[in-house]
Amino acid sequence: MFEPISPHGKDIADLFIFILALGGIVFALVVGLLTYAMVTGRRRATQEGLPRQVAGNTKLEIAWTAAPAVLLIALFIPTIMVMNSSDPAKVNKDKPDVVIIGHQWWWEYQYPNGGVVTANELHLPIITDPKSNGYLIHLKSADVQHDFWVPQLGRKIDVYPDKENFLYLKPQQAGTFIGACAEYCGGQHAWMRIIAIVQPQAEFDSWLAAQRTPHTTSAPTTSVGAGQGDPKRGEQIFLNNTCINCHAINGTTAQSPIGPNLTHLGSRATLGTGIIENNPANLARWILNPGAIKPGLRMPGYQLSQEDLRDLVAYLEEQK
Ligand code: HEC
Ligand SMILES: [Cu+2]
Repeated sequence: MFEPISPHGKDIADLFIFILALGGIVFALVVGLLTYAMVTGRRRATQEGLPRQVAGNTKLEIAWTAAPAVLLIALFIPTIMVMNSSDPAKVNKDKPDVVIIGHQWWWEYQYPNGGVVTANELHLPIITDPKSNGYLIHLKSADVQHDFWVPQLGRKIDVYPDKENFLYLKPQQAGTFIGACAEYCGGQHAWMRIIAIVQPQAEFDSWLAAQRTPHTTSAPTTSVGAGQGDPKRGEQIFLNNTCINCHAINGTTAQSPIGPNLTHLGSRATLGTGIIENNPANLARWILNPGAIKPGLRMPGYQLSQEDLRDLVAYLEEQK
């Protein structure tokens, strides 16, 4: 939150510092006066008895009503200004750059202009044009209420099943920025991470082009050695199992949007929104018993033979 990489995030961070400073001054003043009264009042009480008893003091009462009112106005005006600047009015709501759909407990990312559907890694280009509002994000939920928040990118925004929300993101620095679902949404809420990867435009474009390419399964290498796997066989294992009831892999008959799109799974750094690193050993562990990694998640485990598992993993990891 203190290291924003977007003008929206910076406005929020600046406002936070301003409120913190103002609050700090008031706190120091109150505690200072209180301490002073305690020390001097105690000394006087032992020497002079109780102080003179007074009922009401118009001047004081006006002062302690007016001072907080002035402070509240001093907070209210910049707050309204930042609400406007960090969340500008949305134009062209029917043409979002990214559609984000919250699911228990993962994120679906659709790029309608690029014809891409992916999951768990939100890629964004660096936006250099100072006049641009940013990337328009359209947020909705497939089930319960979630909340999308990447503190370095900007404001927090609720994600509802029955109401659509919009947000501009305007990242200005490359890097990986972490957020989390910010509205309790069930058992694995804490593991509904957001991984936002900001890239220079050219890098982003080539990522998008790669994601758009359908899955191609390479023929088995002549020598399928230990740990290598046969992707062609793995494809059949994928298509013949119930994986296809929940997952889609573009270029195959698997087209279900219930779970994360797995077309380019091999290009993701993690599995399960960041809970484990994406490597063949972890992917095998995930398929055998995902509930041991992310208890309560909406995917069953599979008792596959060593060979089947190896080939399935080879198939899924193949597409970068
Ligand atoms: C009942 C629906 C369902 C079935 C059947 C299913 N999955 Fe899943 N799968 C999910 C859901 C939901 C998630 C997301 C879980 C989470 O992160 O909370 C998931 C996540 C995954 C992930 C991690 C994706 C990522 O981006 O992190 C992989 C890999 C995966 N499934 C592979 C498989 C394979 C292989 C099969 C078949 C052997 C299978 N799944 C069967 C629902 C299903
Ligand atoms: Cu959530």
